[in-house]
Amino acid sequence: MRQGWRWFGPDAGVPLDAVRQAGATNVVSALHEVPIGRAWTKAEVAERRNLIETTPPGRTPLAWSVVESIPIPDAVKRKGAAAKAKIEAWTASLEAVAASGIRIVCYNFMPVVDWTRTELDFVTPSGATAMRFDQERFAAFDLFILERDGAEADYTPQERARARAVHSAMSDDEVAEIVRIITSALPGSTTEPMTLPGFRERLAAYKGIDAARFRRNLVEFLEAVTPAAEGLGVKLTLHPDDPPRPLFGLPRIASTEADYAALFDAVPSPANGICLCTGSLGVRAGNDLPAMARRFASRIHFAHLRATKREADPRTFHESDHLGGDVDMVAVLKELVAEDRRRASDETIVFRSDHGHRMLDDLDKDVTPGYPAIGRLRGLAELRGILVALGTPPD
Ligand code: CS2
Ligand code: MN
Repeated sequence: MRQGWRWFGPDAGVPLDAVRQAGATNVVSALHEVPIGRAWTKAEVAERRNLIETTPPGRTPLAWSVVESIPIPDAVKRKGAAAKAKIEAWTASLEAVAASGIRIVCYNFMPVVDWTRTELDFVTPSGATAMRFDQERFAAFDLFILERDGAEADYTPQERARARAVHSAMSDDEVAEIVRIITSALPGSTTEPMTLPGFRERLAAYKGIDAARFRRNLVEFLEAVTPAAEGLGVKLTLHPDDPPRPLFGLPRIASTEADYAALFDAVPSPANGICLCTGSLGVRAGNDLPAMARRFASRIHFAHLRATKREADPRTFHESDHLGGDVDMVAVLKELVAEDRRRASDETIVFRSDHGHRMLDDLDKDVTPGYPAIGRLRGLAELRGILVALGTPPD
């Protein structure tokens, strides 16, 4: 296993020495500044790689081994193979990435919104803060702030009444905050920031696209790009939906074991892989993470390891300590280690501590939501401890 660290670039406040001090050796990054849909050039990727891999004297070398993510434009999600020019641009980005020697690419296929939370700084009992998804606040946003067409049908009368009460109790600042959190795209999001009217337009553009059609569009995309990926020696890893269930009446199709099994059956190419994000998948009680890690072992090239804790209403969850949530992390790591032992040393699984609590000095700083350095460092240290105890210290 290789220890990864998501790095948002030179201006995000976490220097590469922090990556080294956390003990990571592999960097996960992307050209976040390039607009979605525009092909990355070889020169741009090489420039970022040089920034990461040029090692000052006496420092630990870092390798940029994972791109997370090359965003998939909305047109591809809505039209599949018919969005030919957009798929060609995506493939050109893939070629640029491969030209810099990067062999793992993460992407996701969520419509309109990427990962979604309702609170960024939910105070935990230690005083550290965590991200949270509160189903009632989400319903309040959907029904009474976004005022989505047809939203009523997705909630029971009791849920609507509760959401109305939650909405009425929200101050103007709280309303502005939830609009910002849901529409402005969280860090690393692969969807564009939106205003409320823009959000409604995007939703309207999905009219008539059900889960079957949406899945077909992903399959068409994979059929178009996996031959190139195979030729380049790149593994594509599909990040799961977060949370793993439909939002805003839109389909989500990378939420369960059955979803992934269907995609691997439809596109058996070895380039068609999964980013095992235990925090995203773990929100759904029916997802047996160790079983998924075992079943899909050969297709896992990248793992996001974190945990979530379901609350009294199990649709509400917060991001717990990495070892403290609903996921049996030791059992998942045992499966990943077993797979890793079967692999050549340059094909081992890259994992990163996905998200982290905001704690200690990070409470007084501007941080990238979900990605403060100290909480992630703690998570990585805990995960490394498990790997050492299993007899397989990571690279
Ligand atoms: C999120 C996303 O769960 C996560 O890792 O922070 O940024 C996610 O990485 C992307 O949606 C993957 O494409
Ligand atoms: Mn993740």
